[in-house]
Amino acid sequence: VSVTRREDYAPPAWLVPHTQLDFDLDPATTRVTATLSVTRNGAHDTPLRLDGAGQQPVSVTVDGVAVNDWRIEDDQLVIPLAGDAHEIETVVEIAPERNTQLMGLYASGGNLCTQCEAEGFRRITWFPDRPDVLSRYAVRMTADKARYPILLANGDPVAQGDLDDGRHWAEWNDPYPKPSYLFALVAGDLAVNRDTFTTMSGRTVELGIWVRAADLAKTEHALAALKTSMAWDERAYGREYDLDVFNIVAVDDFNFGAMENKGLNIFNSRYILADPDTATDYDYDAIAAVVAHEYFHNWSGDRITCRDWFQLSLKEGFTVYRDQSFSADQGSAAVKRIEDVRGLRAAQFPEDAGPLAHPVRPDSYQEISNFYTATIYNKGAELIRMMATLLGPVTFRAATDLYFERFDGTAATCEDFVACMEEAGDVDLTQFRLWYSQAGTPRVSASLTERDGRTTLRLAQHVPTTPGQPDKRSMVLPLKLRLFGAESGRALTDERLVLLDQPSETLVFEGLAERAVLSINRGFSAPVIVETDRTAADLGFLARHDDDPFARYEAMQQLMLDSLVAGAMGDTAGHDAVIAAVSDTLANPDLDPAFVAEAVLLPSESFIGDQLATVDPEAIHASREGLRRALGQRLDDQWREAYDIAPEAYVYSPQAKGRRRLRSVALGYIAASGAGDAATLAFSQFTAADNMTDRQGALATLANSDADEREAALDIFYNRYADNSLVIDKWFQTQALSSRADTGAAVAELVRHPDFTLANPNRARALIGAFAANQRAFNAADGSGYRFLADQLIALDKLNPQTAAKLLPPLGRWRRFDPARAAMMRAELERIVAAPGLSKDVFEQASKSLA
Ligand code: BAL
Ligand code: ZN
Repeated sequence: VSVTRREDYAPPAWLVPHTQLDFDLDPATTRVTATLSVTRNGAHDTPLRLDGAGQQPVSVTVDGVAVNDWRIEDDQLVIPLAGDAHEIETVVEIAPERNTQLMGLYASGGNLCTQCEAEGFRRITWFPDRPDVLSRYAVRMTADKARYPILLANGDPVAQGDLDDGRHWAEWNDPYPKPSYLFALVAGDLAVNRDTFTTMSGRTVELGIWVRAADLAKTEHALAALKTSMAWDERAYGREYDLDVFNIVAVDDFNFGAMENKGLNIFNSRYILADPDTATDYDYDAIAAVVAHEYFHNWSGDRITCRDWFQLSLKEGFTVYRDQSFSADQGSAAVKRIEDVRGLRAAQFPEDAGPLAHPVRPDSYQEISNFYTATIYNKGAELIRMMATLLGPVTFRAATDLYFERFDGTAATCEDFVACMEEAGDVDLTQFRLWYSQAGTPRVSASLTERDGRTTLRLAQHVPTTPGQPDKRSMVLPLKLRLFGAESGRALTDERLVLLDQPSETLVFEGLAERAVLSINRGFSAPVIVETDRTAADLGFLARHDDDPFARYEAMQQLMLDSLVAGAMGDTAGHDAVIAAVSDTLANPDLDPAFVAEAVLLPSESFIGDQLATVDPEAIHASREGLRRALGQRLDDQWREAYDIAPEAYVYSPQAKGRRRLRSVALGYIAASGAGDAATLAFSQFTAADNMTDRQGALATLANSDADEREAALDIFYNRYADNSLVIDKWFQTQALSSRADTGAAVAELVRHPDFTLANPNRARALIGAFAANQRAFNAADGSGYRFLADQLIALDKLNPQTAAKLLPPLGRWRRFDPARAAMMRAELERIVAAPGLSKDVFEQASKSLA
C-alpha cells in the first residue's frame, strides 16, 4: 500500500509555465497532444516525471525531436532532460466512453466532459498532476459539429472555425495560471441561458448556464443565485470576478456536487435544475448554496489554490464557511445555523468518533479522493467560523483581505491562512492550531452551582483519542455563554465569550439576583459536544426564554434527547416536559414558522444512537416513535391548526418556505398520532400540491405508512416523473428512507427495478446511500442490510471506486453495536477487503474501518 505523507512534501522539481492541449475529440478514441514548456526548479539533476494513469504514450518529443529514452515507472513517464528549459510534447489516446470512474474525460448523456480534482487530469494526459504546479493553459478542441456543436474550456474563447469533414474546432485561453485539477472542457449538444453581470469596477461578464435544451426553463434559479453570489462576494469579501465569461455546465453523471474549474464550473445537474414542480425547497436552497460555493472558489481555491492535498480544507473549509454565510444572508440566519449544525452532527461527528477520523489537515492518505469529507469541509468551516468569532467581523475581513492579497496566484497552506488571521487580528493562535492537527470532537462538561450568593460555573474539556492520536492536548474552545434568571426569565449577564483553553476552568459570578440557568455554546460557537447537568425544567425554561435562537433550539433538542435516550434504555420515558415545550413553541406567535418547524422536530434515530454506549436500533426506533405518537396525540389540535393554515399559491421565499416546512412537520405528527384521517390528509395534499415540496412531503408521510394510499401515491409519482431522473432519484430515496419494517426487503427489490443503475452516482446514492443512512433498516438484526450494502459496494467499485468508497462508512461503525451485529459488519468488511481487483479507494476505507 502506498501512503502519501504531509511531512514528505517537496517542491516540484520541474515547473510548467505554459501548457498547450490539443484534443481530437471522439467518444471511442480521443487523441490528446500536450505541449508543455518545462523549466528546472532549482539546481538538481532529477529527470522530468509526469503523472499518468497507465496509458501508453503514442509519442514523446523533446524540443521537436522524437525521443525514446523515456521510461514508465510507477505510472509516471520519466524523461531525462539535459537543459534547464525544454518543450515536451506527448501524444496519447484515451477512450471517454469507457470511462465509468467519471474521472478525467468521460461521456455523460451523449456529451463529453471532464472532472479532474483531485487526480483526474493524469487520466487525460501526462502531466505533473499536483496542485502546486501552476500553468497557463491554451486549449484547442476539434470535434464532430453535429454531435458536439458546443465546445467549451477554461478562460476566454479565442477563435473557432469549421473543417471540411463535418468537424469544427474552438480555441480557449485561460490567462490565469492554474493547477491541472482545475482544467475543464465540455463538448456537447447544449442550450444556454445567458445573462450578464457588471462587476464592481464596471466590467461586463457574460454568464452562461448550459444544459440540454429541454432543461433550459429549469436554470433560472441557478442563474439568479449566480448573480447574487457575485454581488455578495464583492460586498462581503471585496472579491471581483476576473474573466470575461463565466460558464456553468450541468451533467447527469457526476461524482461530486459540482466542480470549480476556472471559468467553467461543471455541475451535477441536481444542483442546477429546478422548477417548482420538480424541486423541493431543500433543492432550491442547495442549488443556491452550491452555485455560490463554486463561484466563491474562484478566489478561495482558484486564485489561491492548495500547495498539496493535505491543505484541502484551506479552500474547502473556507469556501463552505463563505457559502454558509451567503445562505444565512438570503433568509433566516438562525434556521441556516440550525441546519448546518444538524448536518455537522449527522455526518461529521460520527466520522470524528469512528475509525476514519482524521484531522482537518490530515497527515497521510492512501487515496486522496477519500478525504473529501465532512471533516475537511464542514469541520473545516467551523474552524474558520471560530477564527472569525475570535477576531470579530471587521478584523476578520482585514485578515481575509491580507490573505487574498498576499497569496494571490500561489499555492498556499492552512498555516498561511492562520498566519494572516494572527497578523491582522494581532492574536496568538498557537494553541488554536491544534484544531488543524488533532482529530476528534472535544467534549465540554459544564455545571453551575450556587452557594452563599456566589454562582460558580465549572468547565472542563476532554478530547477523545482517535486513530493514531492516543494523547490529546487541551484546545481553545470559544464558548459563548449567558445566564438567565430562573424565576424572572430575564438575562442576568451579558453574553460573554469564554475561551476555554485549559483542561478545566472555574468562573465565578457574584451577586446574581436569583438562581441562574446556563445558556452555553450559543450560536454553536464551538463545534463541540457540551454535557451539562441542566434539569428538564431548566431546559424547558431555555426553550421558552433563551434569546439566542440556536441555544433555544438546542435546549429543546436536549430535552427531547434526554427523553428519547431514557426511552431507548428501557426507562419509562417522561414525555411531559417535551410535550409542554413543544406546545408552547407552537403557540408562540412571535416565532418564525421556519424556526418552529426545526425546533419541534425530534432528533434523528442515528443522532440518538450517537448518545448511547451501544446502539440498539429497534429500541431507539420504538422510543422515538413513542414520543412522536405522544406528541401527535396530545397536541392534535395544535398540529391541525399549524396544518390548516390557508393554502397559498407557490412562491419561493423564506416565509413561504417556513410555512411549508411547518405544515409538513405537522402532517408528520398527525400521521404519527395514528389519526384515522392522516392518510386521507396526506393523499389529498399529495394530489393537490402545486409544488414538489408539498408533494414529496406528503409522499414521505405515506411511504412510512401502511395505508392503501401508499402504493397509489408511489405509482402516481413514478408515472408523472418517469422521464425526469432527478425526481426518480427522490422516488428511490423516499422508499429507502421509509421507517416501515419491510424497507430492507423493498430496497433489495428496488435494485432490480429497470430504472436502477449503479453507473449513475446520484441513483446509487439515492437508493444505496439513503438505505445505509436508515439506521433501523440498515441494521436489521439478521445482517441482511450489511450483506446488501457490501454486495452493492463491491459491484460499484468495479465501475466507480470513488463513489463506492463514499458508501462504506456505515459498515465501519461496528464498534458502536452489539457483538452480534459487530461481527456481521466486520465479516462484510473482510469480504470487501478480499474482493478481487479491489480499488485502493475502497481498500483504504475498508481496511481502516477494520483496524
Ligand atoms: N472541489 C470539489 C468540489 C467542491 O468542493 O466544490
Ligand atoms: Zn468546494
